[in-house]
Amino acid sequence: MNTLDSLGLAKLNPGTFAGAWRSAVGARRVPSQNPATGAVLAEVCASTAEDYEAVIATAADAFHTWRIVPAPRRGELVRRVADLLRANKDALGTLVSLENGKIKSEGDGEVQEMIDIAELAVGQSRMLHGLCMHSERPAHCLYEQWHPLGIAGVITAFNFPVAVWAWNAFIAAICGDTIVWKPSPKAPLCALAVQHLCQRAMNDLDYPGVFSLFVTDDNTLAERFVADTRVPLVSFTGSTAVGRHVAVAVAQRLGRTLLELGGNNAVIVDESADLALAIPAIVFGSVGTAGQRCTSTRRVIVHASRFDEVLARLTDAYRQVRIGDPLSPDTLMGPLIDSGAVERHAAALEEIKASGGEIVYGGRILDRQGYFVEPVIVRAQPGMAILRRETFTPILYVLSCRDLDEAIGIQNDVPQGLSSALFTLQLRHAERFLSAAGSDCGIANVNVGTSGAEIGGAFGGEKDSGGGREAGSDAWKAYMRRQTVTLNWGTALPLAQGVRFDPG
Ligand code: UN1
Repeated sequence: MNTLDSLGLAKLNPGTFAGAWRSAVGARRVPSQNPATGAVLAEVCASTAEDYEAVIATAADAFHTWRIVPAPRRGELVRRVADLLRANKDALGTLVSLENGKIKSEGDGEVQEMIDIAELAVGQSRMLHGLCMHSERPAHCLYEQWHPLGIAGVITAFNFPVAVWAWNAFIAAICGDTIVWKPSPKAPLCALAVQHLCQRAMNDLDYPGVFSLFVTDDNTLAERFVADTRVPLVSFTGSTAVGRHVAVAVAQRLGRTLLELGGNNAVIVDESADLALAIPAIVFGSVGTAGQRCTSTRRVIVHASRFDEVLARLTDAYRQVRIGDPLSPDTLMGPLIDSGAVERHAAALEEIKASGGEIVYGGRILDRQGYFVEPVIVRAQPGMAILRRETFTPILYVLSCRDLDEAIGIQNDVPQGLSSALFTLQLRHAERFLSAAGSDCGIANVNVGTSGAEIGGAFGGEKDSGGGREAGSDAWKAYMRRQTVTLNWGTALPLAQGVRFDPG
């Protein structure tokens, strides 16, 4: 059985799940392309306006019963999905690799990330606790409790076609929300495969309607989704430009957003750095997923005393990067997602050359089927306008600095604030970098690269990176509403702040 068959996928697939798959014969089709060959893997029927209504109605209806299922019971549904993910890890990891172009090990890693967050969610389902305060009034209790929000809308990007949905969906599910997924039209098959597993889990445990999905590649339904007052929370992962639009549309109706937008992540290498750690971390950060992670390393800021050594070792490491079929175990870098990405990459290289950047390694568009480019190392000058933008392809800018303060200044001097890293063996440097006057990013690592975060921490960034926090820590609170409760178990009605009000 091939990968698609084993995951319940056909050559033409319905793109709407609203309690059951809805066939949309004659509807527009979204082709899913293998970026390593340019061939169409399969097609998906785009959801219609009617399909969308069915999805929202199903999710809204299911919410009425799901919200009163005890949270630890809700965890059992997530555990069942996780069991199915474990059983299908190899096939789903292969599909991620086929449809997205990331190497198989990263495809498998993405499925593992889903399993990890599922485990966290199952545990969290017993820990949705609020605080209990001491009331200022006699015989009164004051505490807070957390209730489900309603429908959590999850809009995901092509680069993490399944893991980022899982961060949101599994936590939202144990919180008592129902989930409506709009996957990237560049990776719809991964989403359908996951939805098939969710369908089995929902059937097995008889909780229909918790997970739903619609697929669209035009803006009309997406706009309807973000403007829909029946969707109290919209979690969006994608570009800063689109995220800004989503933020405004959702704020307009006083809904909530969780935004995971672009990054422009830097690694600082100080004079004491252990390059045996720093070089592989930088190469994985910049070349991994062909530079298409929001956490990808875009900039390296190196102490002047180590600059030549770092540049030489990076260039040497880049020479070893085997580019090719993402499913071949030898490959370290697969293709970009599509021809548009290749065009943006080529345009960025032109801009770099025109603005005085020196291309030290790479720069060719590979003359073969699929969307392959060479990863690029640029010796950059501070002030180059392109340093402030995220091209989302494997271009690494290397800059020199005089000391740590200057390096932190350069690092923070961009609109984005997602991930950051310092390689150092000096305690004072590490603490300076992690202090309130240090990195301004949501993620700050020491002797660990910018990408490949674990799910246990809260994931997200500041500034143009959106401000959202997903995955672990207390990120679950974004999927619930907090209710403050005052309960009087006495026989009098004292007012707070000592106010007297006696109607007689
Ligand atoms: C993303 O690129 O949108 O930290 C998410 C990482 C992964 C998640 C990236 N765990 O690189």
